[in-house]
Amino acid sequence: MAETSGKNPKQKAPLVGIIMGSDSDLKVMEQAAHILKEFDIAFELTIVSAHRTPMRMVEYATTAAERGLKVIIAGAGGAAHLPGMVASLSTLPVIGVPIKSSNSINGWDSVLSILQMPNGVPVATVALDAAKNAGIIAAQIIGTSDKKVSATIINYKLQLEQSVMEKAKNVSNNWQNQFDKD
Ligand code: RP5
Repeated sequence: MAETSGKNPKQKAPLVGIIMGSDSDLKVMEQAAHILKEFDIAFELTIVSAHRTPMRMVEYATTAAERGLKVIIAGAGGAAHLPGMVASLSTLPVIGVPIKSSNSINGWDSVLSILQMPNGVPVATVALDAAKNAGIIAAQIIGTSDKKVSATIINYKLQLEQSVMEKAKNVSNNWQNQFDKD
């Protein structure tokens, strides 16, 4: 089970900003925080609501780059305007996390609100509730200019491959498999 404390291991200047519309989004959005911690990438995490704190959203988005952030991960549910509005206010890449929240009909409303951006204002949208993948994309963006982060991601991908190969081996114990014959 991942550590639940929200503090960065070391108080380094944050490179990734994780924001969400409500504390009810935290259960999903903390998955982005956990993977960034695993990759030893400094982040900050807070609540910024497009509808309920619009001026805070404007200030967050317009100061993010000058504060040193390189990527913003924004999660929201229902009429999920936070990622798109932040993308409209910042030149930083914005990764959107659609959340199936209490005011979401079935998740499609959140997905489409974040995904269907107009030309010129993209939001890199992950799957419903897929904040972990948002964290991985953020790390990959940081990794383009940081060899240590890039090496960590290579290692992470190797571990993924190994775990799938172990599963394939276990399945082959019970099922015929011409492809992997010894
Ligand atoms: C959205 O409304 C938030 O991002 C959240 O997903 C949803 C519900 O918010 P609460 O009513 O739980 O505060 O703006």
